[in-house]
Amino acid sequence: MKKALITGITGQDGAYLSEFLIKKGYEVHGIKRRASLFNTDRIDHLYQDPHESHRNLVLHYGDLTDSTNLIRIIQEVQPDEIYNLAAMSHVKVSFDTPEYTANADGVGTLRILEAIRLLGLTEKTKIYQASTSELYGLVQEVPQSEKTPFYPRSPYAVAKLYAYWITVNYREAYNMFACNGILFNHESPLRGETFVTRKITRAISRIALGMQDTLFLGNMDAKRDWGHAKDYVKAMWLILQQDKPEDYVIATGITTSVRDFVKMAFGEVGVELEFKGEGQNEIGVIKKCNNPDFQIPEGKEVVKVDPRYYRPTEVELLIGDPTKSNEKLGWKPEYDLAALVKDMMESDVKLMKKDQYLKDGGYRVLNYFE
Ligand code: NDP
Ligand code: GDR
Repeated sequence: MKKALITGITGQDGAYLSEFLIKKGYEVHGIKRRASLFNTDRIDHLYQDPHESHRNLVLHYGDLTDSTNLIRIIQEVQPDEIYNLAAMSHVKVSFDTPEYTANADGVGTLRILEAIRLLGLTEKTKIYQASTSELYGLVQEVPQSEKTPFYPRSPYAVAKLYAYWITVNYREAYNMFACNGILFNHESPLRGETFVTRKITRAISRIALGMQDTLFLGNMDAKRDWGHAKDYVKAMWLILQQDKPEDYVIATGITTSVRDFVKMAFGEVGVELEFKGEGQNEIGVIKKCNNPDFQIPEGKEVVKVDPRYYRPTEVELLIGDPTKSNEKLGWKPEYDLAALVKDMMESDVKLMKKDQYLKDGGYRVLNYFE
């Protein structure tokens, strides 16, 4: 039985990857941070009682900023594959916590590579590094491929640039099977609530149910190449199953603006939205509501701009060239953007109905829609 160790197992990708690897017959080990509340919501369905004689999911407390625990866990687990997914992954927040982001996202990767080297596991353990399309930053060329030059535009992207190159360096210096997956944005019903797609699908579900009036957004002109996280975790695994360690772009090859994503998501609840005005004065107005279940009056202004969400330096356009992963890995996504939006909206409408039911019953529900 192969053993995989996943850092960032409690995150969106960690949850889908655990499920995927368990189905493949792996024994999955995960590193979770200690938190004052339970933070394992996304993987609770995979949880097994620690008193069971054999488990295919085992969690260890740890943190990427602490090399002692990484060395201990890697020594104990002796993994065949490590997926380094842990990171302070929010681009906007990285401007507020730049030093911590560099430590966790940049030096954290070095700590894992160094642990493998010190423990003499360079021939046994393969490593996947969660690299990102944010490395491309300021547009140099489109579509962006493995050969496109990097120009990071945030403390997050700069930290990930270090992680990218230290992975390449350890591969070349110590002959390690270490690979970067340069993944473009991927989303799902498990996406963190403050990333733009999930913020939009949650807010629209709440607006449709009369629980929220307005969705405030930042730069709606930004364009992203959005895929489904379920498809992308499969690519991570494929990258480590090749004969040679290499770096791969994982993307759909199609880009869409934030504004168009908003329109598509409203479309899922039968609402036609039109945008008026420009810049900070742009508003999204209900043109027509074709769904009798949702009572949103025509003419209601439901989307507005809040400059608080602008970034000091923005990444305006991402569009990936997945030719290498299509050809070498045989990887092709199953979800297109319409199917992704549908999946996210169906899930959030259900969740928000549950919240509404609890609220009506006098219970306190999360009322946070940053
Ligand atoms: P999430 O933010 O959902 O998950 C991040 C995970 O990292 C969480 O489990 C979090 O733990 C953990 N984590 C954060 N800081 C530390 C730390 N110091 N030590 C240990 N664990 C830590 O991210 P995603 O699942 O979306 O992304 C996975 C990885 O892929 C990240 O590295 C991200 O930067 C990268 N990436 C993501 C893309 C995307 O579109 N989703 C695209 C390209 C790259 P906790 O639950 O306790 O917060
Ligand atoms: P991104 O994702 O920065 O691409 O990083 P995010 O969803 O946060 O932003 C995408 C684009 O939408 C614009 N935007 C807003 N973003 C947020 N979060 N909130 C808003 O209100 C808002 N309004 C407009 C942003 O300015 C941006 O242009 C994600 C993360 O998962 C990274 O970890 C990963 O590396 C990259 O994707 C690929």
